[in-house]
Amino acid sequence: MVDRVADIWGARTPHGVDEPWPVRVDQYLAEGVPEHEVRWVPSACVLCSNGCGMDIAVHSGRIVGVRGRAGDRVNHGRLGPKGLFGWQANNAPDRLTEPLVRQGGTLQPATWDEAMGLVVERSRQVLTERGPLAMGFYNSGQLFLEDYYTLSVVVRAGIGTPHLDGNTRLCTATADFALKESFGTDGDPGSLRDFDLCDTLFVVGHNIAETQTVLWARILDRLRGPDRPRLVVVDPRRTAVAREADVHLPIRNGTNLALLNGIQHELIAHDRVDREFVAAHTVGYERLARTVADYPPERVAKICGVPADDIRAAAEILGAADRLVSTCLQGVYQSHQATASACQINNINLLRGMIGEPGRTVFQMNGQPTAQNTRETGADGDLTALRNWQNPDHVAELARIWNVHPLQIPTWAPPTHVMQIFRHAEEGSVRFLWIVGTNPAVSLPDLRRIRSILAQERLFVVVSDAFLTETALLADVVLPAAMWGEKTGTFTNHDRTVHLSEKAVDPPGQARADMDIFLDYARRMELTDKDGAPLPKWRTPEECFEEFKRVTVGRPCDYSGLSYEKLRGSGGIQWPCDENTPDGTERLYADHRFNTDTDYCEDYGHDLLTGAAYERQDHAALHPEGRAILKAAHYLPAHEPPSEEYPFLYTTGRTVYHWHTRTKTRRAPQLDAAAPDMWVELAPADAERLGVREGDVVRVESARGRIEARARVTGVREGVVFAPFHYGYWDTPDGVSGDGWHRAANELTITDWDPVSKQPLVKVAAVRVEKIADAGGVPSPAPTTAASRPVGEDLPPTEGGAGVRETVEGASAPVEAVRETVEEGS
Ligand SMILES: Nc1nc2c(c(=O)[nH]1)N[C@H]1C(S)=C(S)[C@@H](COP(=O)(O)OP(=O)(O)OC[C@H]3O[C@@H](n4cnc5c(=O)[nH]c(N)nc54)[C@H](O)[C@@H]3O)O[C@H]1N2
Ligand SMILES: Nc1nc2c(c(=O)[nH]1)N[C@H]1C(S)=C(S)[C@@H](COP(=O)(O)OP(=O)(O)OC[C@H]3O[C@@H](n4cnc5c(=O)[nH]c(N)nc54)[C@H](O)[C@@H]3O)O[C@H]1N2
Ligand code: SF4
Ligand SMILES: [Mo]
Repeated sequence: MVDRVADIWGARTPHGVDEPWPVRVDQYLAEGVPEHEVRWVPSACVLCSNGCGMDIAVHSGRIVGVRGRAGDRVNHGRLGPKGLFGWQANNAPDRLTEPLVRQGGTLQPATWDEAMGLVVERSRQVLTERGPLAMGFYNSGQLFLEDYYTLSVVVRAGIGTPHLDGNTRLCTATADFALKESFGTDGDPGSLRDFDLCDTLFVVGHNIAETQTVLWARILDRLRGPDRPRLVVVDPRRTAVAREADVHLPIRNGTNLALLNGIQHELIAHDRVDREFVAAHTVGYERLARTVADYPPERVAKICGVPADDIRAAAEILGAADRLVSTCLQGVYQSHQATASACQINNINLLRGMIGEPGRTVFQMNGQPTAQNTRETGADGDLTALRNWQNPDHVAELARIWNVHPLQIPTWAPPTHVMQIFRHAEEGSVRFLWIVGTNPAVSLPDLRRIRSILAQERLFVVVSDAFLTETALLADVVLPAAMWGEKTGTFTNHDRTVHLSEKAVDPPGQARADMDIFLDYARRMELTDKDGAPLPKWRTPEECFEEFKRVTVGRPCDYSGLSYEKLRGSGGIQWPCDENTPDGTERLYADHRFNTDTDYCEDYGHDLLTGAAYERQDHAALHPEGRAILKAAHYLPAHEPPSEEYPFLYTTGRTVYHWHTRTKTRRAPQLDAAAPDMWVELAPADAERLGVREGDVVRVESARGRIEARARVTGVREGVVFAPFHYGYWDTPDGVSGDGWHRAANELTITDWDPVSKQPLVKVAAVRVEKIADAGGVPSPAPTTAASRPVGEDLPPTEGGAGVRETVEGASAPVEAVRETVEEGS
């Protein structure tokens, strides 16, 4: 039995490039559970986009544990700390079990009839008085495909408002847009197996070790194996990923584009371009070459604050790669010039001709477990099944399948992004806002403003959640939702692997699946198609899945060859899956033909600097016709540079033990204890200058607000302050942070977004820092593992995840021995 809070990635199972990744099954059962009495229900983990295959252990009608699925293509049996312990949230005593309705200022229990009656009454009133433009819907990256597709049809075809978005806007809108800009449609081209096969890894603004722990275990098994891939890491912090790097570029946050232009400058200058590939399979090279010519290493070094020689060294490694896998995530997507930067990472693989083949790909990563489905179903700003909302033929096709008039589908205006929906609510044009499976009162930037918008009298707020969140507290109606494990549905991870997650237990009390709630709403609203038939028509998740399959036929995300039966216990199947590809498709673009035909593409593209959307004729004039598009843009400084008043750069992100606003992970004792409260990270030199030591309480202020928390001195870049964004004001205040309001990282962030993807900027702002109290012998609540590892301080190590069993298949010795041997050998 091992402690998987202390040992985040578990035992190493190293292997060479031509050997399969060994199986290691990780299992955690609550203490005292008789294992032989457990019923195992197949599912997959919903605590990050890796989507590890797992079985849910059920005993006496309750979830009592989990184990990884040995035969799953994603994880070969492994689970990380969140996967192993996070399920305990399902059993939390404070789950929402009945609807709540605001009466006389407070939320009071109500029946479903009363609550839904009120939601419908208000919807009708707003629709009658103000029309569909007064209705807003803001959903999630954590529901199931069937929930989203139902919502998408209800809102787009039924209500007819463009104000439908997902929290995927804060998450992977940029991944979506960067894929569309370069390759024509959404969908990551590669396979997780490419990590087993690569010889070089390029990781930009992506803390894989903490945010996709099983993927990092997979990479570590290569890094410790006989054919160690080379690793280039770009991150202002010394993360566990950075510590493994051959070259680590701790750039100033907000300067990604300059660096990536600089790297391309070097690739071109040293003739590392696959000219044949570029000529045959891309457009836009001339303009790109002209643009990056302005970024020699010396200039880039000044902008990014890293040595020019390190930039050269990084480019040399990428230039020498034969099998290059590049990945990026929020360090790129949540900064200004997000889409512009993400496209440059696509460019690097395209310039090297490394895409669509084993070990050669780029991952525009997802974060949330089911974000891919939000995008595919059209529950965000996309049109269902990767269609193009600017293309009337695509809209007509959808209208035909849904049997509604094409004009009913609101494509007469661009779909509204969430920051704009909140702006409309602030101005009073949106009067009804239904928030499903997301906690914007903690996760959106500039929280004081968000609270004031949600608290308005004139705005009717409905919240569907499993817990009484900070957002739910501001709602007029709260609907209790069933969670993962309590409903059946499918979801798709970042390498397009589809899993079926079966209902293992009943939801608590009267909680209901989101799909059922939306269907109930649709019936009560009497939504119908052109012929007066109910819209949507399905009743069960499987019927919904069958309908979704229909709408994907002929589109890149073709699900038509899948079924619940086929997915059941399958180990995951990658889309597209149709009659010609019944086992799914491991890699997109294997023939180097991209989805850029003007009639087929999902988006006509944008000017990366201004975000101006191109029209059909602009796209056609490029003549991409199946070739990838190399997009170029010049670097611009962030909008809020450090100043005399706010001299530090602020950035935010995650720790390995917590999930977002902690609604789940603070209810898992092992995870809660590992990182129980807010902290901020300072670089050693900054801490010394400010007279701050481990555990001292500091105040961090921006032009928008302040937070107070204990400090941890870490390997973050000098001049940069890092704050985890997990802690809301609903968490029990520890006394240090007073009323608890001044703990959320987003008190300080800015109302601003990327011009193309509209993803908000939560990774770059300016702040000042001052010490306000001595530690008094209490260390900061930050974990001592991974990126928050203390520098120059000997603290009790973070542990407390005992009782996990790891079984390595084919290991001749028990796992402990494997662990030891590996450590000796590394
Ligand atoms: N444990 C855990 N895992 C998760 C989640 C979670 O909440 N907890 N959430 C999931 C979700 S939804 C997402 S989206 C992913 C996010 O996964 P990641 O993107 O890996 O996580 P973050 O910590 O937000 O940011 C990644 C890194 O960006 C760096 N960074 C900050 N500014 C910059 C910059 O300007 N340039 C560069 N190059 N780097 C910068 C930060 O130092 C940080 O290490 O994680 C998923 N997995
Ligand atoms: N400063 C800063 N801010 C950030 C980020 C950052 O890095 N820094 N990252 C951004 C990113 S990438 C993301 S993804 C967002 C995440 O931000 P949120 O979406 O606000 O995060 P969660 O806490 O996961 O909220 C999900 C909610 O859904 C509920 N829930 C879980 N399962 C179900 C279900 O099946 N049905 C329903 N109805 N509800 C359910 C949970 O209880 C929880 O309240 O935060 C963003 N905000
Ligand atoms: S890596 Fe992600 S999907 Fe896999 S167990 Fe961990 S949290 Fe779950
Ligand atoms: Mo995310």
